[in-house]
Amino acid sequence: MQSTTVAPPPDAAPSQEAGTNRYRAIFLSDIHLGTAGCKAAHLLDFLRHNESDSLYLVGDIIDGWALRSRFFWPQTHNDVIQKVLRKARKGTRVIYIPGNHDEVARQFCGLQFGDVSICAESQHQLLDGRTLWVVHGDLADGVIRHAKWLAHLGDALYDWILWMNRHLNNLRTRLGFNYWSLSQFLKYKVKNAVSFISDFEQVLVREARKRGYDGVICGHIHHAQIRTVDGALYVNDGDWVESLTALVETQEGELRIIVWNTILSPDAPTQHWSDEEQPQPRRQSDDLAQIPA
Ligand SMILES: [Mn+2]
Repeated sequence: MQSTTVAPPPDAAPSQEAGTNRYRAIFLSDIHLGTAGCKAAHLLDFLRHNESDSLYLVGDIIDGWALRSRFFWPQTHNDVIQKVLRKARKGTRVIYIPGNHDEVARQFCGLQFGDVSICAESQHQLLDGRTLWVVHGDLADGVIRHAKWLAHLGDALYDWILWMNRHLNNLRTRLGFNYWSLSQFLKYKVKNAVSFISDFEQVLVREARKRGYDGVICGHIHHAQIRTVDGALYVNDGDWVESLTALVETQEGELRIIVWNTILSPDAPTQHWSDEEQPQPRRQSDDLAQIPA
């Protein structure tokens, strides 16, 4: 785990509340509930151990595209939603900004569902007074010249290409094919991905500036990052499919990326819709059982 202390102090009572961090704001995006790739158990554990005044859901929370082709909805995915709704009921300000995978929800922008507000974009004021534009980021796709599909692969693409490059070329060499043509193709794709990410950052920062903000908080490309681009703040909260990252603003006003790759409370009971309901044992096998071979 990086960046922050999440484990309870050694002498703390072993309770559900032990090791709970409190932040001014938490930003989550690209959860992709409804896909086998979503690391719902990790996210649930993160939500159990981290509280905030504001919780921004920065798009691609539920993957409507995936659900349309194949319905996949294990108990842990329900648990994530119930946990978020419960936080909202208990006083966390929850803002849901739909992304391109959950664009069905965009028709509800401007409405309030229970304790959750849905809006196309939002803004967040940091403790130091700077105001950041909060948006999923897919609007940059139309502006960027490079292949749009790269947006959905993010940095997993690099690893995949490097792996493919190595193995396919070993094979080709053994079979007597030349290396050259394939290598050029792959290199072109890697170069495209790198310039895609930097274009994405610049498009969003420029747009944030144009709207009078000091920077942008977004998701979409599954690549967590806090950096200054052209003098403005570019912040990406990452994803819960590959990198398991959240963005937080601490009580002291510091932005941090948290990597939640360890489950601290594997046996914690499921949080239910009603606090009065009896907790039921969590079906731990759900995640594994439904991943297709
Ligand atoms: Mn997206």
